[in-house]
Amino acid sequence: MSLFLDTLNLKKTTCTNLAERPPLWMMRQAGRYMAEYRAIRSHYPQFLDFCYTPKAATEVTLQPIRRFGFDAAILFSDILTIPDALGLDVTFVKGDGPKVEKITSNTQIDTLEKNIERVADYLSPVFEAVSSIKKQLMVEGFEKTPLIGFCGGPWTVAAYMLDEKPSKDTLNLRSLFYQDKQAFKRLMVVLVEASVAYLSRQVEAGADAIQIFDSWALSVPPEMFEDAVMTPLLSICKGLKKRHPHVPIILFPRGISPYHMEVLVQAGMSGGSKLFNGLGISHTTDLAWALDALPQMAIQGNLDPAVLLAGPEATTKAAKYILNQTKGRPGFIFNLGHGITPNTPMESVDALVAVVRGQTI
Ligand code: 1CP
Repeated sequence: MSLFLDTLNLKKTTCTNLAERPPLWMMRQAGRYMAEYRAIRSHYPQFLDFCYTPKAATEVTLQPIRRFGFDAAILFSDILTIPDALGLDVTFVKGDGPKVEKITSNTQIDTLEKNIERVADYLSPVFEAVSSIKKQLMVEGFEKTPLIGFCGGPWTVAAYMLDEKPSKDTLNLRSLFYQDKQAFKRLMVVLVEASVAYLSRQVEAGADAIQIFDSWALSVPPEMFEDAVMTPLLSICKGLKKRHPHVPIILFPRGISPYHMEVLVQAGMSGGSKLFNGLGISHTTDLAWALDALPQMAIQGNLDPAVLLAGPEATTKAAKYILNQTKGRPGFIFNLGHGITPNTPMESVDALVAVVRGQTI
C-alpha cells in the first residue's frame, strides 16, 4: 500500500521508512505555476487536445511528482471532458476560462441521454493516459505513488452547460431547478451515468483512487442540496463501487455548510458499507470541527491557497498550525482548500513540502 491509500482507508500506514506525517498532494498540482508545465502547454493551442494526448498528459502529471515528491499523482485532464464526450462544443479561451455550448431545451437533454453510451469510447485517450502514467510512475521509481482519477460533480459540470461563468454565479442552473425540476433531474442522471462509465474505465486503466470535484456546490441553496449535490454524488459512488467495490473515493463538495457535510457523511455511511472514504474540505471550513465531527471519514484539506502567495515563511507557519491540529488523527490528508493558483511562487511549495515532511519543524 501507500501512505496516501492507507490514510484514506483510515489505517496506520504499512509503509516503512516514512515519518509519522500526513500524505501531501495539491489540487491542480500540475499547472501553470510550474515553468515545465507552461513549456509543454505552449505546444497545444487547444487545451482539450493537450488533455487527449496521452504522452503530454503523462509528462505533466509526472512533473510535480519529480519536482516535489508528492504522495499522490492526479491524472492530468479536466472535468469538462464529459460535456465534450456528450457532444457539446467545449473550448478554453485563453485568459477567460472554459466555454461550453449551452443547453436550452428538453430536446437537447434527449440528445445528451442518447450520447451517454459513447462517452467511454470517445474518452479512450484519457484511459490511455491513465495506463501510460501508471507505467511511467513505475519506470521512474514512484511505484509507491498512487494515481488519482477524477471527474466533476454533476452540479458543477451542469453549471458549465447552463451558465457563462459558474465561478461567478449559477443562476441559470438554479432557475432550471425551479422552472422544470424534471428536466433538472434528467440532466443530473445523464451526468451521473456518464461519470460512472468514465470513472469505471479510469479505474480499469489503473487509477488507484477517485476524487469528485464539486467546486460550485457552494452556490447550492439548502432546499436544493439533496437533488443537486447529495443524490448525484452518492449515485456516482454507488455506481462505481458496484463495479469496483474497493476503490477509495474522495468527495470535494466545495464550500457546503458543516450541517450538510454531516448529512452527506451520514448518508454515505448508511447501509453498512461506506459509499465514499474521504471528504475534501475547503479553507472556509473549520478543520478542527471537521476532524472532530466526522471521525468516520478521512479528511482532506485545507490550507488556503492564498497563504502560498504570501511566501515561504507564511506557508511554513500556516502548515505547522495544521500539522499540530491534525497530529495523531488517523485519516488526515494534507492538501490545499482549493487549487493552487498560477502565480504561486515555487519557494512556497518547497516550504510546504519541507514542513509536512518534517524537515523544518
Ligand atoms: O491553460 C491552461 O493551462 C488551463 C488551466 C487548466 C488546468 C491546468 C484547466 C482549465 N484545467 C486544468 C487541469 C485540471 N482541471 C485538473 C488537473 C489535475 C490537477 O493537477 O489537479 C483538474 C483536477 C481540473 C478540474 C477542474 N476543471 C475543476 C475542479 C477543480 C477546481 O479547481 O475547482 C474545474 C472547476 C475545472 C474547470 C476549469 N478548467 C480550466 C479552468 C481554468 C477551470 C476553472 C475555470 C472557472 O473558473 O470556471
